[in-house]
Amino acid sequence: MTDGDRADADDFAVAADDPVSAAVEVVARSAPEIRAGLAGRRRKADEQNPSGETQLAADVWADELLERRLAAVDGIHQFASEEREGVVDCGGEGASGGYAVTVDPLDGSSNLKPNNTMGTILGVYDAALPAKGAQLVAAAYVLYGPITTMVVARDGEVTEYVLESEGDELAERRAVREDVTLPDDPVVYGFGGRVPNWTDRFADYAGEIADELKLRYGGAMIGDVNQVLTYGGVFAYPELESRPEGKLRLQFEGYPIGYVVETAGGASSDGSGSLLHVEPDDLHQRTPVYVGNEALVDRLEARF
Ligand code: P6P
Repeated sequence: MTDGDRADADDFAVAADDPVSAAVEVVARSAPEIRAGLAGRRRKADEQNPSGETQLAADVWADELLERRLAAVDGIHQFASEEREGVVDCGGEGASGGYAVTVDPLDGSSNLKPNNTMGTILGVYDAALPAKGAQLVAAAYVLYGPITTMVVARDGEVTEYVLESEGDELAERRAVREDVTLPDDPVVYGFGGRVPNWTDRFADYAGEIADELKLRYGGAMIGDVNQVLTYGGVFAYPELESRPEGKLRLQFEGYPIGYVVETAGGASSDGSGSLLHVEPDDLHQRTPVYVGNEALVDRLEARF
């Protein structure tokens, strides 16, 4: 870490009662800066992430920014990111006495080129990584849409905030919806992958759902999941014929989003049961992801 990086981490030290609140606050306060920094970082970086996907300069920059600041929080002992291979030891006696955080710094960064929605995903675990979804103590996501919002799931409740900024600095994190729950009557669905690559059993399910709900798929999970959280429905990046494990990463996307949706009264699944109970064998393992209204997820599982 350069002196400049250290100064940034020190300047950024957030006042918070506990490491979990501090981690959420770090992401909230970094969001306006990440949003402001996107325009000049649309070019491809020279690297690929551990999942073999080409990185953008924005991916690398947001990852380094969040690692510096989250690793500096007292009580956070491990950091891991979808954009980097291994777990970063942040000091302390290992995650046994502290928390581990995971980020997807820019979920849906391929949407930067067409100027579509993107997000930042945070998971906070009270266990060493790779940790199980059931060991999450908080999960959150920032949605870079027409406005910047943040959804935080913690202590059995989901809260939505608007992040007001002045320039690239957070001016206010204002709660606009408290105790957020999925509406009982679902309205939207969004399914990833190419239709010819869907398995027959998923294609049959998708056909049923398409007859009942409205298609809302934008190519960034956070934007699509936020539609489900707002209107009710189901989001899936399913098993594929060519890739039975699907595309999304369990540790960085499946667990946190499953935690948010389940905390909001919905359900999550890998096709057989809650995402939070899928075993994390590898930090970057992929999983099929199905999240939304419980009845819709139950219907999916009944077919699998
Ligand atoms: P596709 C973004 O790259 C991402 O990881 C998720 O945010 C999103 O749901 C999915 O991949 C989009 O994948 O195949 O539709 O481009």
